[in-house]
Amino acid sequence: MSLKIYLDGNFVPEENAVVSVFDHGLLYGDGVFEGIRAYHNRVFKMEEHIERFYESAKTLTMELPISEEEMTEVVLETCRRNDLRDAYIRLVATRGKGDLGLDPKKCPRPTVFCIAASIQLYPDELYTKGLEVITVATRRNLGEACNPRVKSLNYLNNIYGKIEANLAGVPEAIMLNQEGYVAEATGDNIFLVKKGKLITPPIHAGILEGITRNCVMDLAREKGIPVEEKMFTRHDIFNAEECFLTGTAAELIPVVKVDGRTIADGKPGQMTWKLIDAFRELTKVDGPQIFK
Ligand code: PXG
Repeated sequence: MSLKIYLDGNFVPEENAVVSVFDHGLLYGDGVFEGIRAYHNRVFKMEEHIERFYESAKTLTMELPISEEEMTEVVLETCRRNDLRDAYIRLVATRGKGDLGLDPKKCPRPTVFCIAASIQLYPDELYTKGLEVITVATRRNLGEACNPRVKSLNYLNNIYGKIEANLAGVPEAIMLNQEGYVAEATGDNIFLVKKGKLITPPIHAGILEGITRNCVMDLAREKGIPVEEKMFTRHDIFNAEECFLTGTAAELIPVVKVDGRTIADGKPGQMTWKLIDAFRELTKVDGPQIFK
């Protein structure tokens, strides 16, 4: 069945959901996006996603044509139109149509669209067995050059990382920052467990401030687990008790091997399972309902 896509104020069948070849989202990767999930008839962490979307747009000086409240309704209505209660939602705002020069001033109006569908990043069995990953030579973007905090349509840095993982035959890559500290995976944040503490790189490591990351830190604190945001290196991953990745698309997924080194006993750890359970419970109650 053809999906119904929200595009600039209308819901159109996917065959008709097209943007111009002069759209600067396509020509220059000039735009912002969010990947959002709905679980059990609720859009998980809706407010956080909408807030980050508008903040990314603000930094790029993109004035979105509708309010945050209206954008929230767009997301909910896109799910309704496709009869989805569990979904992976892609909300996008591009710079819009311009000329063949890169100047955003020449683009009068952003293009906004929203897709509600589904996604599976990794095969099911990897969620129980854990991932093998590598660190890659491509460094994460320098914050002062292309700020990783902005969830922009310019994902080539991450795609380079993914290409290196593909070439090495593993499903995911860990990217280091310019100083050699661990930053994040290509589309996920990273966590370690060491001596009962949960450790994740700080925002100034040059990462996206993941909504799942923040949620997992909150859940851990609620459970009395100490959480630290601090820089760490590959050495710390090799010697961690547990390691996992977080992201809207990936959710929480254990990592059991990095650069050929097995983490602890090579099985997903207790703290990881505990946080996965807590996360699943939260998805049942968090966020606005799609159908009343
Ligand atoms: N870091 C980066 C670079 C991301 O793109 C995350 C962390 C996790 O953030 P959230 O807020 O989702 O917890 C992301 C988001 C994909 C894919 O296909 C992944 C993301 C976005 C779009 C597609 O792997 N990750």
